[in-house]
Amino acid sequence: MKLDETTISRAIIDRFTEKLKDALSVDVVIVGGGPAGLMAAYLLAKQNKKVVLFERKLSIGGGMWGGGMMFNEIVVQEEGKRILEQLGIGFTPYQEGYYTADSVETVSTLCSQASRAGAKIFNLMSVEDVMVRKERVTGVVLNWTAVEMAHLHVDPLCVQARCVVDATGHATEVVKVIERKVGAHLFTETGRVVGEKSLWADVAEEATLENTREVYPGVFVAGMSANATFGNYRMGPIFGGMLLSGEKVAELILKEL
Ligand code: 48F
Repeated sequence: MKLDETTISRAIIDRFTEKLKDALSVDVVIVGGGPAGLMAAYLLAKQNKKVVLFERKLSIGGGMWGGGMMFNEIVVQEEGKRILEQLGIGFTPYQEGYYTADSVETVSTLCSQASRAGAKIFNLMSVEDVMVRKERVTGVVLNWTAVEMAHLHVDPLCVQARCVVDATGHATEVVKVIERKVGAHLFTETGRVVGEKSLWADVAEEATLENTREVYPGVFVAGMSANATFGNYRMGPIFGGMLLSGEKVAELILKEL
């Protein structure tokens, strides 16, 4: 069979358009494809929720690919070990309570499990704003990362969602947009983004779970974004808290939907 280039192009355009149109109204939008966002996407999709994840970069995986300082191994503590087992990620005991895993295997497995469970993952798209109705966030405002990077004056498109997860990591981008546009109405002590503190792994890992919650009607924070929003420490290259935070946000949203 002779291959026809226009058929190849049409196939890509048709299939992508179908996928994007199907993602315009969903149960959950997850912003950010790091470990917390991917874990939440996997668990929500597994429960048959309609989930779409938008990631700004070409690659999914956020800060996990590079392990610690580009040594591509991650550490997971005792509490997070069962998540590695659940996902089928190989790990090696290091010393009591500490396990290591290959960061490339971990990211690629998370990504594959989330996609296979039915979550739709779009890379190269950035969430730049939210939609608000009667003091509740009802969706996100999207543009191509390329448009954002080139500072082109191109209007965005919108996706409606029953719940939105800010899993944007240290940047806390969705919550910061809400704070800027809606004012001091977040469910934090100050009503505003409190801000990330310096590094303290032990405290930060536990705090990540406590801080994984709804921060504005319709919006939940997970992963490092949760600690930055509620004003807690960062933890460096230990990832159990990120995975458990993704699990917790999925459980909270399942109760709400
Ligand atoms: O930073 P990231 O990996 O977040 P996380 O899941 O995990 C944090 C850890 O990697 C590490 C740590 C703990 O061990 O401190 O930093 O909380 O992934 C966040 C992803 O969100 C994307 C960003 O490119 C990254 O891949 N992102 C950020 N803002 C946007 C976005 C946006 N506005 N739209 C789309 N994607």
